[in-house]
Amino acid sequence: VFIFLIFGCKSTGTISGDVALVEIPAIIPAPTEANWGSGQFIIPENNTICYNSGAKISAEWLQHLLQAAKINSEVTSGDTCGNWNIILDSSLQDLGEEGYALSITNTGVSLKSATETGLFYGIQTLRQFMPAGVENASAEKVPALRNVEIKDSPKYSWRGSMVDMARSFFGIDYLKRHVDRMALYKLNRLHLHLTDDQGWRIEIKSKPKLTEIGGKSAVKDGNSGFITQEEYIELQDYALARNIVIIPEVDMPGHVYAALVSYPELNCAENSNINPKKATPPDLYSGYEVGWSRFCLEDEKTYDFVSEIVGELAKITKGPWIHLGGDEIEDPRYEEFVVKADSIVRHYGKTSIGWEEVTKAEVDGSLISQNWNGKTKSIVDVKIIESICSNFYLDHANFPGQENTLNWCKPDGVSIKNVYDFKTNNPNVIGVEAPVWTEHVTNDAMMDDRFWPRLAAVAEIGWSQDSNRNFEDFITRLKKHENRLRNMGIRFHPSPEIDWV
Ligand code: TNX
Repeated sequence: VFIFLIFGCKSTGTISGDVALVEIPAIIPAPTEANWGSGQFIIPENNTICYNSGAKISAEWLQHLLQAAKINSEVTSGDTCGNWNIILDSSLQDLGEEGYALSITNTGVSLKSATETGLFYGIQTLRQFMPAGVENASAEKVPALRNVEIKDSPKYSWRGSMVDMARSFFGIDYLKRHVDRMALYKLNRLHLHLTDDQGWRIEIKSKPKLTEIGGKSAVKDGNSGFITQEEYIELQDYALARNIVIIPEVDMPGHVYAALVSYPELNCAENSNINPKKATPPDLYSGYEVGWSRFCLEDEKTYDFVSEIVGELAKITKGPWIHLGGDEIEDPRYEEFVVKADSIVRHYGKTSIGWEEVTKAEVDGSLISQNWNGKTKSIVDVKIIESICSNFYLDHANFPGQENTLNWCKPDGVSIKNVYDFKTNNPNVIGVEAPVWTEHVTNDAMMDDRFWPRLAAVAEIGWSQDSNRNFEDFITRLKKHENRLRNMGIRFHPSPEIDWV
């Protein structure tokens, strides 16, 4: 009888209790609440995705996802329809701006949110129910989706990464791919470090020499180049469609050698604080030192310059923030500069962000401080983005002694666990962000190696409730993302914490 049952089951596949259930998918970041059922939804051949008013874009994202799983579906608007329902539901107040509710039963899928953003995130969750092949259109047909009721919303509103484009240039092709990868993990802020001693990477129409001259240099072994304003806008639109806001950073009043070379009048005529060898144009800089260049803060011309740059950037930036840098410089007029630069940013209708040193100045309380070592004695009470170097500096080694990495903050590197262990009770913290500085990161493969898989851990810290975080469980889920990462073309680091195939 026993043998017969097995045989019978195999040959017909219809004895319901014996049909193997599809596995519970590995979802990163871990959702707030997921109640798994024992049934599954087997996706039929012909599908109709139904959306109610306003949710058309999300319905099309879902169509796109199903297409990648070789399932063709029609998108229609209406209240009652078949298996797929995408519903903008403003009554879902408790899930906030980015939250969503996802329900999968034996007969279909319903996704609800108060916003298109929330629907987008619900679709990113669904994406992780699908086989890894959806990431490069190599999927066989989608087998089945496990029954579940998910209610999900983020812990923090700021979940970001930063690319240093200044030391070594990265163009919009890489950045668009990076945006795609961020979106899968519900990251929503991309900070571009656009200027530094080694290069100026964004076109400023009223100051063309910034890119004509300052765009030509890079760190030793790095790439030079710049993006035009048109490219910036193209990237920004691409990112916004995926709910990622671009934050442009023009680092001031230090880290400005590329600007000084381009417009030497920004140098102080005689300033013993400036290393004369390095600050004399037209020599471009390709070294690694920090904290030696500066705008001339005695001169009003500097503020005219800042105003023109910020004005142009504000015009092309859709997000509310402009990052002023403000790191690693000692100058008697530093505080005065920060206050003035912040008021220029506000004049153009934006909110300033600065590295934590800016809170030594009595800035407007709207300014956001980005912590990198947490040691600055702040005289203002402001919102904080956490980028503490011992947890978030992904230019640091994946493992002790990794080549082409820095280690000034953490000699043994920043492991996945070091990232994941970050916790804070500071109520001013609005989120987390992981930078990759590029003194030693000079091609796409190296950038991938630094960001991944550690950025997935950043995403979970930023999104998931502390009570849902567990390192062992995270590692187990991350391992199940291996093929997904691979299919996305990510040359991730084979971190020793995971038993990769
Ligand atoms: C510190 S911390 C920097 C960057 C360097 C980085 C290298 C901070 C705001 N600035 O200028 O590239 O260390 O790890």
